Amino acid sequence: MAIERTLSIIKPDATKRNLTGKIIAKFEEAGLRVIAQKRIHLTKAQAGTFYVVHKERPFYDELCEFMASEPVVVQVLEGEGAISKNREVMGATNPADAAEGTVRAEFAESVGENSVHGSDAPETAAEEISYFFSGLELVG
Ligand code: RTP
Ligand code: MG
Repeated sequence: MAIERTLSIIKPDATKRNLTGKIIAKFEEAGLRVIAQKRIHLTKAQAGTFYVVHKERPFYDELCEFMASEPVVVQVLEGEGAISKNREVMGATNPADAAEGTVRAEFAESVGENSVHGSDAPETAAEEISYFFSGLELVG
């Protein structure tokens, strides 16, 4: 499988509970390498642009409020099949459905406040990475 890059966000519920290191450890144990990382506090508008694909969904406003409620840690992860591998490590969107040992099974609080985001395809990964990072900030 090819080496890929994916955009990861450690969400406000997790940064608030000081879980950043435990979550990064799971990514690293799975063979994903952090090649860029920063802690930022999104505005609601910035969160809205990031999640614009969901703007017609009933949870959109709540999601944007949540993403702007506390700082987040945004990262680029690199590795073999990084996009699907990261989503495997994350677990299902709803922690009630997430497999044992995944980030969401262990740490997520609810379907909305679910600790992590990960890109879902090569095109969205490229778009999402460039939303947060310049090429110079990706140190593979
Ligand atoms: P993400 O984009 O954050 O990696 O999560 P995902 O692919 O597993 O889930 P997606 O369907 O893309 O939904 C994006 C985020 O919206 C929130 N959500 N809330 N209240 C709800 O029913 C609901 N459904 C989704 C979650 O924070 C989800 O991760
Ligand atoms: Mg998604």
